[in-house]
Amino acid sequence: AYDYDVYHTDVEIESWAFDMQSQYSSLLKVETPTKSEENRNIVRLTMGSSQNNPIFLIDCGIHAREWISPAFCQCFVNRMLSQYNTDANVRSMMDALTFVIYPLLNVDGYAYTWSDDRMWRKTRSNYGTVCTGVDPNRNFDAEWSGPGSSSNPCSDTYYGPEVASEQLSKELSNFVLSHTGEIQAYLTFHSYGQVYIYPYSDAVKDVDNKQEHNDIAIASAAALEAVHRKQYTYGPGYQSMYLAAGGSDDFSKDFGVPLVYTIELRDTGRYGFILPESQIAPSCEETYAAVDVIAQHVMTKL
Ligand code: 0X9
Ligand code: ZN
Repeated sequence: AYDYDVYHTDVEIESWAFDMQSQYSSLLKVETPTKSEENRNIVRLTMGSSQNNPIFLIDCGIHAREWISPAFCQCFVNRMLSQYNTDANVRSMMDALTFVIYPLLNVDGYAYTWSDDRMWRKTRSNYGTVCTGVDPNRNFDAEWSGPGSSSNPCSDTYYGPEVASEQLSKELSNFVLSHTGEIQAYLTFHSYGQVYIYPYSDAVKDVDNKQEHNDIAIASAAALEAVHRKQYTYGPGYQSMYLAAGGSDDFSKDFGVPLVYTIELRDTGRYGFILPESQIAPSCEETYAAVDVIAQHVMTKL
């Protein structure tokens, strides 16, 4: 059986996805809509009892070194599929929503963290400069090239040669733009810091539904804390983190997704990006509770 308590390579994650599809063919569809710069597949999962329900969009692995993020996407998918027949709460979410999940968006960067540099963050594209890599979370159409992002290809926050230059940003942007009005919520998992970040981060400005974002973050954080006593903070990005233009969260909000969070998973800095494998399972358990609150909130609005 697949071991959810260890970190897996990009190759293992792709074959895991197809194995899950064979095992749960009525609840899961796997697609590879886009190839990365280094010709790997960007995998997209569509999960639920119908493929035509309102969409709950989740991505993991935008930043290469944040390994707990793709690990969470995998355990979450396994939980939703394996508990469908036994957990009424899981079943209600799977019957009401279509979960679209990118378990490993920055597949090239992730492969590079396994082969060469565990602390790599960016993509692996090169546009003819000495340094390689674009920060995918500075590459989206949200005040692109603005505050908190860099024009220097050697910077870890390089915004790239143009908006959505990266295959993964193009893929996610196209998905959001081609499903406007259908996507009810978008969660993008990063690490570390234990924070719920909601828009905006590209300027000191607030979302129209700030109260809703704040209330649901509080409720979600409370449910998470109840599992293993981990505390998360929350707030608009410009306040809870820093100004950083070009993020996938602000982009999605601007292009019609009503409820958007970047969730910075464990820890608060002791291990940072190198979170021990012993923390995968507890992180998964508490984050299920967190996601459930957000999904249930979305369902009450349908
Ligand atoms: O800086 C980032 O991209 C995220 N933090 S991380 O340490 N995982 O790199 C925070 C993103 C918050 N949202 C935006 N800046 N739009
Ligand atoms: Zn990140």
